[in-house]
Amino acid sequence: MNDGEQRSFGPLGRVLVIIPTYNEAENVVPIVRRVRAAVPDADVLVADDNSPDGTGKLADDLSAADPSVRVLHRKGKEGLGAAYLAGFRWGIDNGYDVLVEMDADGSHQPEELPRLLTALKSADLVLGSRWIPGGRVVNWPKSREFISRGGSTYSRLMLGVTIRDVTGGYRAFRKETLLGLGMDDVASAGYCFQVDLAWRAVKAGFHVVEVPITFVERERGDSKMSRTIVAEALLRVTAWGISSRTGRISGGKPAVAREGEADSDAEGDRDPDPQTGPHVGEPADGETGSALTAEAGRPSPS
Ligand SMILES: Nc1nc2c(ncn2[C@@H]2O[C@H](COP(=O)(O)OP(=O)(O)OP(=O)(O)O)[C@@H](O)[C@H]2O)c(=O)[nH]1
Ligand SMILES: [Mg+2]
Repeated sequence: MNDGEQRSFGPLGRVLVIIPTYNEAENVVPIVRRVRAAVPDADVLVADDNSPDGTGKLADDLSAADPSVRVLHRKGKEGLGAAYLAGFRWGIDNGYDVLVEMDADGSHQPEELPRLLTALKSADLVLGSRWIPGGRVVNWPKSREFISRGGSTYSRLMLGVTIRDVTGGYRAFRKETLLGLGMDDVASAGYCFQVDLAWRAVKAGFHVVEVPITFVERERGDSKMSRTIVAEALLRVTAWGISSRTGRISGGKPAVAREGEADSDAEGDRDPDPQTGPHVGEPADGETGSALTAEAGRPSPS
């Protein structure tokens, strides 16, 4: 049975695009403008960690000129995960129904956001995906692609999820999904923040969809990726994998289906038994979605 098809999802409501920034002075103005142009009904929250290069001030200037742009000034650099969690809480407290994650450096193209939001009409969480048919990366060295693909594959194997792009950070959540996946005890800071949230959503039984995106390597500003971030991801994912295996009682693994790829799995994942396992189905939305459902009991959205 296709969980996503049988459910009715509520209207999307108010959308907030959260853009975490640390030293993105060259990027913050163009990215906010692009979001406002691509999705005029959505508001933007820049979550800045007191960037020494003045990104926060530039965001304030944008906000002064456009009431749809808000700025969350944080005390200092605490990592991407903490900035997003603060942004999610701010958004939920301020009446938003959909919370979008987007990098500031142009890697996540705002012009693709309408497709993600269309897919969210029949999902609890939409993941922009580089590693499904139709998804790609532009201007990445092979070494970087190797690390990213390797990270996703390792996470999938360790955690038993079939999401293709587990580390990606271009996502749209319904508020109920964030409230239901246990945000309060998320401690991950770097890449594994994204793995953590996706895995929690799958385990909680939410209907997750991967939508192909074109990821563009940053052209301006410095990367914040570090060995520490990669090491944190590796250690945490390994620990989660071991504890979930030792603690797992029964059942097939959470399943994913992707746009244009209902049942096949090029990298060799076993799809679950259609009779007993979660269903890998056609996109509930004919144009954009690809469905992922999970084995656990699904919380009903309010
Ligand atoms: N608020 C906040 N934002 C951060 C922090 N670390 C990274 N970011 C932002 O998170 C987004 C992703 O960081 P990037 O440096 O682009 O990481 P990445 O995409 O893995 O690395 P590149 O591909 O090299 O760009 C960007 O918008 C950063 O400015 C942080 O500690 N605090
Ligand atoms: Mg980047």
